[in-house]
Amino acid sequence: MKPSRLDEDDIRIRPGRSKSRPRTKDRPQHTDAIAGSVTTVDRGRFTVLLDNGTEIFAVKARELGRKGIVVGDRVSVIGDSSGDADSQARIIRRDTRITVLRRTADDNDPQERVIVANATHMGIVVAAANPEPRTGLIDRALVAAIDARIAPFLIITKADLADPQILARNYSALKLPVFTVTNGLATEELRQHIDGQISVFVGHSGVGKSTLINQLVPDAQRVTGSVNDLTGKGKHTSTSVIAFPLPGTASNPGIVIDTPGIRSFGLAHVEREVILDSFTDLHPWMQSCPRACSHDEEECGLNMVTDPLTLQRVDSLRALLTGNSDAGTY
Ligand SMILES: Nc1nc2c(ncn2[C@@H]2O[C@H](COP(=O)(O)OP(=O)(O)OP(=O)(O)O)[C@@H](O)[C@H]2O)c(=O)[nH]1
Ligand SMILES: [Mg+2]
Ligand SMILES: [Zn+2]
Repeated sequence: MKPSRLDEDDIRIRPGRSKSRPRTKDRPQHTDAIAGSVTTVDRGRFTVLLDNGTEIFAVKARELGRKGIVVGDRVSVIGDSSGDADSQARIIRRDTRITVLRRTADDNDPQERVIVANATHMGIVVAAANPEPRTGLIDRALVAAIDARIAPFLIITKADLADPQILARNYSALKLPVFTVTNGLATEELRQHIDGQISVFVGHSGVGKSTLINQLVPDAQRVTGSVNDLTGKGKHTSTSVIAFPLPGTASNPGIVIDTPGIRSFGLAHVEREVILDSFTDLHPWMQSCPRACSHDEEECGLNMVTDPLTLQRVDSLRALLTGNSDAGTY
């Protein structure tokens, strides 16, 4: 696997005019700046949870230029950091990102969107029923997580409505941690898994991401929405990404991030090698592939797969490799 890429704007190539001084020297040093994590982004306005526990509003300082700021970014702010309602601080620095979770609208769209920065874990949330589970999106989220070097795990909600094991079995070969949610209740195992980590929850609308966040963070007060009885789909209740510190007395209890339900998970930015790496469960079959197999030809080892669960994974992989899929559109 290739080392994870830096952000486009982390690398700035300057024209080689030997006499010009490095620009950084002209910048104020801001020794009084305070560090924190970005928890919401709304049209140029940011909420930053300072490391001292105060939540403040901030805008970008001009010196940041076009550097993007997303939820999860570690930043430094100056100015009014009192947290008063009408105060406004300025973000003067964005730290190098540890991880960057991206997606594209579809598999041919070159425009990448950064969903969150610095997540260590990704909870792929899927309902056992209502809405019916769709493995395409899970497979795609797994690829995105592996590409971003974020540790994925599966959360199967609505275990009170259908047997979660059917879906869990699909992924047993990947040895993914799997947690089930019954009647919207988080288990102790899930709490322990995300303790001290920065976890982002992704999944289709209506699977219960916000319901679960309300469980994990009692004062989160996320609005939840019912699933449409006719279409069996969620109503896209949550519309923005938002991070919450987990409750707890530890100095670093961790962060959990709620995201809006996604319709598709485009992976135009992911290299073919990473896609293949993500399907470790299919590697035994690929051993008998001819050299430089496209995995879409008569001699392909994947053609020997017969059981329906593994066949779903093969279909998923082939859709991703040919780029002709619907990006897991729901
Ligand atoms: N039966 C059952 N219903 C659940 C469970 N978890 C969530 N729900 C219900 O599912 C519906 C959707 O929940 P939300 O938390 O709004 O789903 P979401 O994933 O945040 O949806 P978006 O914000 O639209 O992406 C609500 O009516 C919840 O009460 C569960 O474990 N069992
Ligand atoms: Mg929601
Ligand atoms: Zn092959």
